[in-house]
Amino acid sequence: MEFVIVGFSLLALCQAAALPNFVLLFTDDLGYGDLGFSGHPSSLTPNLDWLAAHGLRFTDFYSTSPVCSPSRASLLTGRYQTRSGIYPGVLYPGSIGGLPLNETTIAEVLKPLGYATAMMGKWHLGYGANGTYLPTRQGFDHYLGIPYSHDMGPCRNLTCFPPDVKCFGICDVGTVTVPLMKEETITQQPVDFIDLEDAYSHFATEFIRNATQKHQPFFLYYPSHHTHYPQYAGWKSVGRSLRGPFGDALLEFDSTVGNILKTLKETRVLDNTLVFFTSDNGPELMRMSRGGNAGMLKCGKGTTYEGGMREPAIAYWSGVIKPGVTHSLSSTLDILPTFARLAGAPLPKVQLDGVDMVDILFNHGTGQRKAMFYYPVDPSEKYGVFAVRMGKYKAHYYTRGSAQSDTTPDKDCGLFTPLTYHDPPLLFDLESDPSENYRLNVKARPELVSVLQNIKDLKDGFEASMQFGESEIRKGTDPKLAPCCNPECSPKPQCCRCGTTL
Ligand SMILES: [Ca+2]
Repeated sequence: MEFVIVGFSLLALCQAAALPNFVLLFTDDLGYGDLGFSGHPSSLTPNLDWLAAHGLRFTDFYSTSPVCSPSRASLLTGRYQTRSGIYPGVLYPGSIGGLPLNETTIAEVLKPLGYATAMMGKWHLGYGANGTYLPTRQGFDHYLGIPYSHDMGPCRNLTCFPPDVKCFGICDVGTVTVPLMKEETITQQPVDFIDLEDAYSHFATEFIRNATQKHQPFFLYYPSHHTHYPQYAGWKSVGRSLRGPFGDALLEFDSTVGNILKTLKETRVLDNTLVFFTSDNGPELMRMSRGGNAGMLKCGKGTTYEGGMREPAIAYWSGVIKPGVTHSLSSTLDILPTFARLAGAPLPKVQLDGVDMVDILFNHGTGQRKAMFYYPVDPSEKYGVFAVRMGKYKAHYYTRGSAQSDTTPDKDCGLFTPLTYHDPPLLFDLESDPSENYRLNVKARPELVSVLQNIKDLKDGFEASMQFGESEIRKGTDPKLAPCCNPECSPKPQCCRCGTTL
């Protein structure tokens, strides 16, 4: 098999030199149609557009969930969220559970090889008693960020844009204001959104400089909050895009991508660094013009239609990955096995759902992924997966609308569209009809009977392999666990306020 030979020779080349560095960029609620390179007319994303033009752009890349926490669990473990127990829904500031510490993250795969590891941004995989579930307990040497969504705390009087534009909406009330953490210490509560990106950019620069000075390979994970509601941005980005608050927030994230690329260049490691970019789930269409855009895809966040889980993605590695476009089926699940293979790290000894993308990255090959399974926000053994993609075909066994995709003119997307079972499943050809507009007529095309049978066989095999982990989210919440910078204060949660310079 030719691709294996080419792949291995490249790998041998990498290993003969230093171990490769990895930068993983992950946006929040960003849609398939939100970026300049994907055709958005008023988004300003010069650095992501540059990465897309000089890297390998994926057209058929999927997250594993239409919401945050489960998607992030899969990204970092290479396993569907059902195995690690990050379902149903998402974690909250006072959640008792979190990503189990015995799950192996990408950081924990790379660390034993001598990698420096750091994360900045949105964790959303648990906080727990005394920070039990923070990134520093899951293989990250350094952490700067907000440990969950930045709307999970009152935001009515907070400033999201300079000079003093208040955050749009009221966010979640009845809990502590959103903290900023450095490693395991709360340094600001509430966080200062205006200066946050500068702090992140500085953190990334320092981390890369320190690692390269020590000739240490590194892994930097940056899941950004920006494009999630309520959007925010600092002085350098406010008012600069034609798209309003969402556009300015996106531009600020894009600027940090530019700063990271500049630092990689200045430290002379650009040609030894794989930069991978994608997003956690589809756009939150209920936010209307302040939400993202799924482009031509149907519905958005909260649904198992394409708009909920198909994401923009780019792999960039100067001089190693040939620029281009791939239509190969891939997923956030595949990032852990890919990084592990490129670093020569052993895979965790657990059932992985990811496969490495080496053939796709280095040979523009078709890759190893045969199927993608779409779990709803609330996966259960009773219903199993809602939809399956095999090759160009997608079969929906169940469909349901979502509050998060409400206000969309398409009535299938909204809150009041109930759970519906389809027998036979709704079948679509995503190559000729990526918008899932035209259901294939299986009765009129007998050759599709075997397609449906093959999809069912894949689904049955997958579900037989699926062992649901105990739900971490059903362990519930305890307000006492929510992060508080002065834990002895009263009355809570209002008294949990503090502020220091970064
Ligand atoms: Ca999200």
